[in-house]
Amino acid sequence: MKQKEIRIGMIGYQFMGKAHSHAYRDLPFFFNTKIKPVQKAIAGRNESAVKEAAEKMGWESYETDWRRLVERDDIDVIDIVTPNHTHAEIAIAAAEAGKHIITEKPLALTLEEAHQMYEAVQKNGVTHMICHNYRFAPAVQFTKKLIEAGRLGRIYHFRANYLQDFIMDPQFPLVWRLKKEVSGTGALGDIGAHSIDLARFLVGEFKEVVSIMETFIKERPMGEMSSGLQAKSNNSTLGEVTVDDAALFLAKFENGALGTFEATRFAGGNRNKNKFEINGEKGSVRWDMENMNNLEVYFANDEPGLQGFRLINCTEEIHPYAGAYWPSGHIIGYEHTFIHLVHEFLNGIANNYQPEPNFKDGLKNQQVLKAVEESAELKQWVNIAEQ
Ligand code: SOE
Repeated sequence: MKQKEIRIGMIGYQFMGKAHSHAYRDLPFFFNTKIKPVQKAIAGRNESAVKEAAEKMGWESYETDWRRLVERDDIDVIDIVTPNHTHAEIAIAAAEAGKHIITEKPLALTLEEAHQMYEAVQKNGVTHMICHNYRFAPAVQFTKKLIEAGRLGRIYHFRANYLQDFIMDPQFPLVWRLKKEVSGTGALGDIGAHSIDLARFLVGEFKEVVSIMETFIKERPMGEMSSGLQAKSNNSTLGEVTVDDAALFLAKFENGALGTFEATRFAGGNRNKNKFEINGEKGSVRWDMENMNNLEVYFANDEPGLQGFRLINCTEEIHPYAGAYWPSGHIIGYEHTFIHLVHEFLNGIANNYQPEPNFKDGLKNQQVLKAVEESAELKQWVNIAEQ
């Protein structure tokens, strides 16, 4: 089979860099695709660290200045896995250089930047994607199919909790994720953005929101963390935490459904508990990332006496993406959601269509993030269309 090579240049190489590198590497192995991602080069400022990362994660070469990567004519795609405050500058430069772009979420630091990024990709006609990977779990894609087929009927409720606990220790350092000028928001944009994306994917557009946000630990010791999200600092110099530790909000959707959202990094014992439940007139579904192959489904027309949630293991050939892997019942994991995501992205490039979620989705997501922040400040409902 003749394969089309798509040459990738990735900027950054920590946690998400590892997830993306693995996805490029394993995509051709599992999916009989005509596309061959080529891990051409990565960029990072620290030469010995970026060299080591390139070798470990299978990249052919490295650069110590991301601008060099964007200029290289042996690169088709720029993959951005750097902290949020760098997304706009890199993405706009990449679009102007005619590169296709895939970026980590949230799209930008601010809504203004998100608009500029969307304009740049539109103007330069490049393919773009944002990494809301949880959409690509087979159980979530299957939920979408159930909804589209009308199996849940009219949707009444979308109930999401995204719960983590990795910063609960007061000695956890003041890393970039806790600084507004680098990350934009805290739990809201880091994990709440994923719930917002799932809601937009499965239910529809947001109309208005009302929220509360809290920062429980207002000062932390200076320090860094490893890519594994674990850290402790004994530095006696403290700095101010300028983002939310938790963001809770209610939403009304344009189609009349109601949403309940909770994004927190202070839910002890919950490492990466990304959950949702949807209740519709004809049925309900429940999903939990920590058991991501399973979907709980309830149908109101099941016969009396047998009603209740049933457990579906989404590993059958019929479940989206599942057939590319193992026989039924042989589960897949977190990393596979990224394989599906880059599969969709590279297909979009090769076959000239705009994959989803893309920068437009990132922009709409950012409108919701901004409205949630504004609502917490104003203590009132905020309309999304006014963002
Ligand atoms: C840290 O909270 C983090 O790595 C997020 O940045 C990711 O988007 C989420 O999927 C897992 O947790």
